[in-house]
Formats: sequence, structure tokens, C-alpha cells
Amino acid sequence: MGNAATSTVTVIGLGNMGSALARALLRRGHPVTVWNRTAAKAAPLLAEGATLAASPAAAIAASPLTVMCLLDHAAVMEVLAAPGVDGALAGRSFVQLTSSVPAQMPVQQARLQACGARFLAGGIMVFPGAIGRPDTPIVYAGEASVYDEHREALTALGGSLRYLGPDPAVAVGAYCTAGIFALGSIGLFLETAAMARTYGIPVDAYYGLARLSSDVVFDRVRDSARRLATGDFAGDEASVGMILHAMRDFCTALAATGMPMHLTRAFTAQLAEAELAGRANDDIACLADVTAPTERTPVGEARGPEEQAIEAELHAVLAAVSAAFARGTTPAELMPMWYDDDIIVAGEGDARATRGFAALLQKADAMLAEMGPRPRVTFRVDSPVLVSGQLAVAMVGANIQPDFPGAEAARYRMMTTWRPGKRGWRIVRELFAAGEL
Ligand code: FVH
Repeated sequence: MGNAATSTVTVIGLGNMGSALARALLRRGHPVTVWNRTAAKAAPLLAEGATLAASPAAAIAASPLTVMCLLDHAAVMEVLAAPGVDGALAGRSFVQLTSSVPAQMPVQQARLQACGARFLAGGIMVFPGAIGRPDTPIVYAGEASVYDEHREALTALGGSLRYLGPDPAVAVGAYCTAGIFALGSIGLFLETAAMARTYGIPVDAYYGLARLSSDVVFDRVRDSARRLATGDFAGDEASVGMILHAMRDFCTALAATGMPMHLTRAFTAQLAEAELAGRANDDIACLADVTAPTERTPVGEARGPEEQAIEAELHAVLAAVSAAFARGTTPAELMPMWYDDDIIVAGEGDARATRGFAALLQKADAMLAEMGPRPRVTFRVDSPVLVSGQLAVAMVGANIQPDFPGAEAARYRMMTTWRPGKRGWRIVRELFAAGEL
């Protein structure tokens, strides 16, 4: 220890992260008072010198600064509603390190300020093992006076701290954004590690390859940031069309292992969407353009998380169908990937609707023969997908490039109705028309 930190700090929430925070403060010489719903979890910290408070109110009253790290916003509001908390908060500084979403910040801030507390929100960008290191990044936003007055204690939690301004939602937005990047990258490592194993590459050898790739990734991230800042989307290095071509091969290689491929599919679908939007020759940095919420889908009130999850599912189904077309599949394998047994298809040029899966399968034989052995078929799902009970309605664009020399591409627009069944979300009704998307 051997340093001069003397101000008492309260830590509320002693899960893996909260305990790491309390321990880092103790190591820096701060007297620490703790409270946890399950008091037994405090035992190791008490052995290291912490003091246990009998209630949330007593914990808050014990220190000028309280750091909270609970499971989520609901747990925060529950603890703040405990008896005596309102009175204890007056004149205190409150640092919120619980995972939340930006829209929850005004609720917490108003609650705390109404009781006379000052509020700072933070986003921890690391796992508990990295708490207390000089290079550990934690972002903060909210009342600057809390950040300035308690800088020493905050530095004890993570030495690479940054203040992002007076609006606490900004810190939480940064935390959520960087969290998706970090956890998504880890998810992609795990998805591909499973694939590597089935191709005979041991996990430790794959880890070495992944480390080498991460330099490439960060070069591309830096280049993408420059392109997004300057609007330079010239496809001189990594065009959407070229990367999509490679991703289709990667999807085929991954699908052949039978391993899960959710993230790989999702990225391929995003590239296919950009291609359909006419950006095949642009640098992949343009994906951040194509998917900008202001240009596509109203995010927020109009669409809830359920609709967004269903829409992502439809994208994933169609990305898998795209990959199946590209690897030259049979109708028997292809059709169940996107159509329900109870399917009815009608459209331009059809005298009668095709009813039932068996009839569709027969028709698919002829359709696939016309498209050649490995056609390029890409889809675009228009947002928003409309969800009503167990049905989702989506306008889908299809772009078909037959696998014959000189064959012309064909485009279709389909009004599709989807239903979740034993194979996942599948089309139950389809009305198609030929033409521009
Ligand atoms: N662990 C990690 O790697 C990360 C990385 C980045 C950010 N987080 C966020 O930190 C918050 C806490 O994470 P944690 O690892 O400490 O989580 P747990 O070990 O599951 O502990 C959860 C604590 O929350 C308490 N709690 C839950 N519900 C309530 C409630 N209704 N009332 C009062 N307390 C509640 C729980 O208490 P108990 O179960 O021990 O009684 C734990 O103290 C989290 O936001 C991460 O997203 C972690």
C-alpha cells in the first residue's frame, strides 16, 4: 500500500466486478465501506479491511463518495428505494458503474439529484481481473465536480480514465458501443476457434494466428475511421464486392464444419445489403454509412427489441440461403432453409399459386436448373419489418446472378410473411414481382 489515500469510499454491489472495485480501493489505502444484498459475499473483503454496512442507507451515509456496481438498472432502482436512502444521499457524490442503457441515465440522475446528490456515470471497459491497473480504461460523464474531487479514488479503479462531458448518457453510450465491439470480437474468436478445431488447427495455434490477425484488424479499423471522417470510400483496398466474395467462401467453409456461424452470417448479410444498395465498389467502411439509423430505420419508440431481434433473424436466414446458393446446393437442402411446410407462393407470371412444400420443391428443381450450379443470390430485407403476434411481414429484394457465362442478373421484389416454426423463422406466404428493387 504505502500511499496517502484517506477518504472513505462506499461500494454497493459485491459481485465479481463490485468486489474487484472495493479491493482496488483498499489496496490504494482508502477506508472502504461495503453493502451487498447477499451479505456473505462481503466476507473476503472484510478480511482485507473493509467495513460492512447494515443497509444501503447506512453504506451511503458512511462516505462522501458511493460507487455502485449492480446487475442492472432495475437492481439500482430497487436499492435506491430502500428505507432511508433518500435522506442519506443529500450532499454525497454518487458514481454509477452498473451496466445500463443511455435512456436510463436521466431516470437515475433525476432520482439522485432530487435527493441532493451529485451524479457521475461510468462505463467499465474491462473484466474484473484488470481493475486497479494503471492502463485500465473507464469512461465517465456527468457532473464534472464529482470527477475532479474524487479523481484519486477513480484512478485507483482504472488509471486510464476519461471524462466525456456533462451528459451521463454519453458515458453509457460509449460503454455500450465499445462493449459490443469487444464482446462481438471475442464472440467471433470463439465462433472461428470452433471452426479451426474441426479443420485440425489446435486452439493454441489458432490463438497465435488470431493475434497476428488482430494487427491487420486494427490497421483496418484505423483506416475505416479515417475514411468515415473524410468520406473517402474509394474501393482501392477492401471493396464491399471483394470482401463479400471472400466472406461467401468463408461461409461455405464454416457451414461445411456444421459449427454455429451466427456472427459470420450477420456480417455477410450486411455486406450483401450494401452490395444491393449499389456500393459493391466502395470500401467496406461504407457499411457504417449504409447502416446509419437515420438513413434506414427509425430506432427507438417505433421498433422494440423484439422487432429488431426478429429482423436480425430474417437477415440471418437469408444470408444462410445466399451462402447455400453459392455453394451449389440441392432444392431439398435449400428450400427448408427459408420456407415453411405450409407455404403458399404466388407472383408475376404464375397462373396459379403454388401451395404446400412438396409442390414448391418440384418447382424449385426447374428454378435452380435455370440459375446454374453456383448462382450468386443476395437479399435485402427492408426495414422496418412489421411484427404482429407470431407473424412478421417483410419486403425482401432478391438479386440473382445465374452461374452461366453471359447470363443476365434478375431482380425480384417479394412481399413475405414469416412465422416461427420448428426450423426457426420461415416464410409462410410469398407474393413476388419481377423488377428493380
Ligand atoms: N463482470 C464483468 O466482466 C463485467 C465487465 C463490464 C461491466 N460489467 C458490469 O458490472 C456490473 C456487475 O457485474 P458483476 O460481474 O459484478 O456481476 P455479478 O457478479 O453477477 O454481480 C451482480 C451484483 O448485483 C447484485 N444484484 C442483482 N440484483 C439485485 C437486486 N435486485 N438488488 C440488489 N442487488 C442486486 C448482486 O447481489 P447478490 O446477488 O450478490 O445479492 C451482485 O452484487 C454489471 O452491470 C455488469 O454488466 C461487468
